[in-house]
Formats: sequence, structure tokens, C-alpha cells
Amino acid sequence: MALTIQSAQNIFSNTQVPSPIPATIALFDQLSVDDQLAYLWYAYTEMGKTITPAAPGAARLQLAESLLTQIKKMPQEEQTQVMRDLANRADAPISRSYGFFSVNTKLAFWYELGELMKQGVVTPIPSGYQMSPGVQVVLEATKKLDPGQQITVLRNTVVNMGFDTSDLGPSSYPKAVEEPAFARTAPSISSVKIDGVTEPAVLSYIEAMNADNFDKAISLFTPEGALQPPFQKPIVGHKAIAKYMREEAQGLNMMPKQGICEDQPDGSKQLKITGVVQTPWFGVTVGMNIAWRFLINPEGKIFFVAIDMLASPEELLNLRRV
Ligand code: 45D
Repeated sequence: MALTIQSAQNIFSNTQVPSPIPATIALFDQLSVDDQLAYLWYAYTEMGKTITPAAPGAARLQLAESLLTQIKKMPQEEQTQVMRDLANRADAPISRSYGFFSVNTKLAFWYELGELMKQGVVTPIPSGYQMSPGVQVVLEATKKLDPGQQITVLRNTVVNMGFDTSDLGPSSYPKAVEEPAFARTAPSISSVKIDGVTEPAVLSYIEAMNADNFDKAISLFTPEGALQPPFQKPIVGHKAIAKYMREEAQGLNMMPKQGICEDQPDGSKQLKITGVVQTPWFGVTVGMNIAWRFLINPEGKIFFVAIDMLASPEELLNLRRV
């Protein structure tokens, strides 16, 4: 029987625990725009007491510079309007330019805006703002998340802001810009060991990803293979996966710890591996507990891999089907 992405998505589904991240984002989505901006500012500054992202380098900031320069020159009410437009995904000039940014440029933009807010150059919260009780509810839900989950919520809100440019024709795209590379915080481990797993495709995948060798990682996939990032639809085919990895998987430090491998009658294998991933934005200070669910075809190629955020550290050991 031919492997399908749809059935691959469900492997090990009965070992999965629902993550509290989508529930938190759903609460956030219900807030009014001003409440959303206030929530984000409080959540970001609260989180900043224990963990702060690494400052983006000058090269990355440069990609956001023209927008930041415009915002700095604006009177307070206009600055607030820009942020409302971003949160509303409005079709306004700055919100539209932002919509074309890569994930990491969006994060760098907000990082710098946050610095300007701390310096008093940009206003964090609309003047005369009155907090509604809903903000407190989302803040309380956020406090219960671990740091890896908190930065995922923030990243998600940053990614979703700005005008949605995905439906615009290619003729409206600005010229693609070369993204600067992340400096690696830790030397990549050259021989990966995962308790319970010897599958060569999986070990080679982790090794390649830890060296940002995306060509090597892609070569391990079948041509119609797919990669499903947390809370997203599968990304299908070598070209699309390569583009995604170059934009979003650079500088990650992947530390798989243990896994199980189940041989299927058709010669394919299903593996679930749990471990910790660090993002170059936070380095060793934040570990994200994740699972990889691999479907390896009978020829030893990756047909499918899903990356899931785990609900809790206990889930790291939750490999068996019940
Ligand atoms: O005033 O095997 C706000 C894949 C607004 C690849 C702000 C992967 C208000 C395959 C925005 C709040 C990539 C899928 C200010 C593995 C406001 C693979 C500023 C997994 C000032 C394993 C906010 C990778 C700021 C994973 C500056 C799981 C926020 C990667 C900054 C996860 C937030 C990476 C930052 C994550 C968040 C990175 C920098 C979750 C970064 C998060």
C-alpha cells in the first residue's frame, strides 16, 4: 500500500498529549486589538525578567531598519496606529511591508521596537488605555506555560502580525533579500546517540540539521516527502522543505534523547523520538521539549516527519502506545 501524508500525520497519535499552546493563543485571539498589544507588552516584559532574546545582529536589523526609522519619527498616536494595524493585519503601508518579512526579520523588528519602548522612544501602550479583565486571564494562562512554550506563543503572535501577503501575486513581491546566518552557540555534536534508535536516516537527519547542512538533510527525504512543523500543515517536497529550513531552522541545536522504532509489515518504520531543541534566539537558556514522529519508507528514506511541542516534560518519556 502506498504511503500517504494523511495517514503519516496520525502515527503515534494515541501517545500525544494536547499542548496548552493553542488554547492560550485562542484566548489571545479573542482579545480586542488594544488588549492584545497590552497583553504582549506585559507578557514580554514579564518574561524578560528571567529570559531575554539575544540581540539580533546589525545585518538582520538592517532588513527592518527603514520601517523602524519611520516609526521613530512618528508622533505617539501614529506609532500606536502602526501597532494596531500590525495586530489587525491591516492593509496599511507598514503592515504590508512587515507582511513580506521572514519570521526572523519580524522577530528582529519587534526586538528593536521593544528596546525603543524601554528607552521611551516608542510608546508601548495606547494612551488612555484601560485594561479589560480578559488580559489578566491570558496572562495567567501564559504564566503556567514553561519558557519554551511561552516563547512559542510570542513567536506565533509575531509571525501572524502584519498584512497577509500570501494571496498577493508574485509581481507584488519585493526583491528577495539575503538573510544573514545565525552564529551557532554550541558546536554541533558529530555523532548523535539516541536511546532506542539506530535508524540511519534519523541519525543523519539530526547530524545534518545540527550543522545547518540543509542540502544533506533534504537528500534524506523521498521526493514527495513532507515535514510538518509544530501547529502547521505539512510542507511537501524537497524545494519547499529546503526553503522552509533555510528561513526557519538555522542555528537550531537539536538534542534528541530517546525514542522507539516500530517495524511495519510493509517494510516501513515508524519512530517517535523525544528531546530538547534550543533556538539561536535564546541559546542554552531555553530548552523546548519536543517530539519528532518519523515515517521511514522501506528504502530507508524519510517520507514524513512531524515536529510536535510537548505538553510537559513528563511527556518526554511518554513513548509507548497505550
Ligand atoms: O511591545 O527538526 C511583542 C523545525 C509585542 C525544523 C514585542 C524544528 C508587544 C525541523 C511582539 C510581544 C524548525 C520545525 C514587543 C525541528 C511588544 C526540526 C516583542 C523545530 C516589544 C526540530 C517581542 C524548531 C519579541 C523549533 C521581541 C521548535 C519576541 C523552534 C521575541 C522554535 C520572541 C523556535 C522570540 C522558537 C521567540 C523561537 C525571539 C519558539 C523565538 C522563539
